[in-house]
Amino acid sequence: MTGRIVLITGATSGIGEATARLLAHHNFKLIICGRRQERLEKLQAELSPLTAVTTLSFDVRNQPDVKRAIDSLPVGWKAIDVLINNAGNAHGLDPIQSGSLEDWEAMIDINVKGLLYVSREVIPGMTARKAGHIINLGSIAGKEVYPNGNVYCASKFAVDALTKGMRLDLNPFNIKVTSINPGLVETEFSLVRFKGNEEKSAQVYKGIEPLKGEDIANIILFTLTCAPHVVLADITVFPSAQASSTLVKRS
Ligand code: NDP
Ligand code: 8X3
Repeated sequence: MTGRIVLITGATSGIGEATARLLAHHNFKLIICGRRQERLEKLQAELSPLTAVTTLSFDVRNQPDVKRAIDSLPVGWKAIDVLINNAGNAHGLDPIQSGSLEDWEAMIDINVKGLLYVSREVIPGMTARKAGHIINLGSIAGKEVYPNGNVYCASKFAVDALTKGMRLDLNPFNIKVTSINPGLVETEFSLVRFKGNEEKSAQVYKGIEPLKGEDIANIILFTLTCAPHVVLADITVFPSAQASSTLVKRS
């Protein structure tokens, strides 16, 4: 089961980057994606001694670019075995009555429509080959709504529904579908949510030991190395100090 081709969206940071690093050590071939080309090239240079790595730079919001990028893969890279739909972010944390339209559109366009655009390009190859594994990064925010989480939570509830829909529609094709739903993971997530405000971002993880990108990468590796007859369908993972979206024990 090694030597599989894995396409990871959002591999320039956080969970996606940690996953690329870990999978490179386990002989997966990597298609790493993101908008920040320099980061992709740096990661490719770091991981190339371990495994075959190629890069695709595109914005998941731009459907023609998504299609062009995935179509551009050379023949030896086209048979994608594993799709990790990880690209996504929260933008803002405001009450519904004063939220920014720009933030709302970013979250819906990236977290929901972007995931669909990438999936639409990759899944037909999997159905044709009757093989594949899709891992969608949902969130605890896709299971429980929290104050001011409104549109981000809605986008992750949509991811949850899409994961379930994929599992049903792809059942005839021997394609595994997994959703991973983390609680607090310290990545660039909060910096993006708070538009670069480091102080606000640090508050999110204050007084707890949050999850790290590497913790989620370990779960992804475990998920990918289960026996062929086993699929981990839906995983929720918290740091030990977290009990729900809103209950976190801080020191
Ligand atoms: P990061 O901000 O560290 O990483 C986000 C990644 O998504 C980056 O690689 C970024 O790449 C990519 N991305 C964002 N927007 C776009 C876009 N428009 N087009 C292409 N790529 C894009 O956050 P995380 O690693 O924490 O987040 C990864 C996933 O995990 C997200 O789906 C998030 O919702 C989910 N998650 C995170 C949790 C957390 O607490 N951190 C908890 C639960 C779920 P680039 O900017 O180069 O395009
Ligand atoms: C990220 C986790 O709780 O900040 O999806 O929304 S949370």
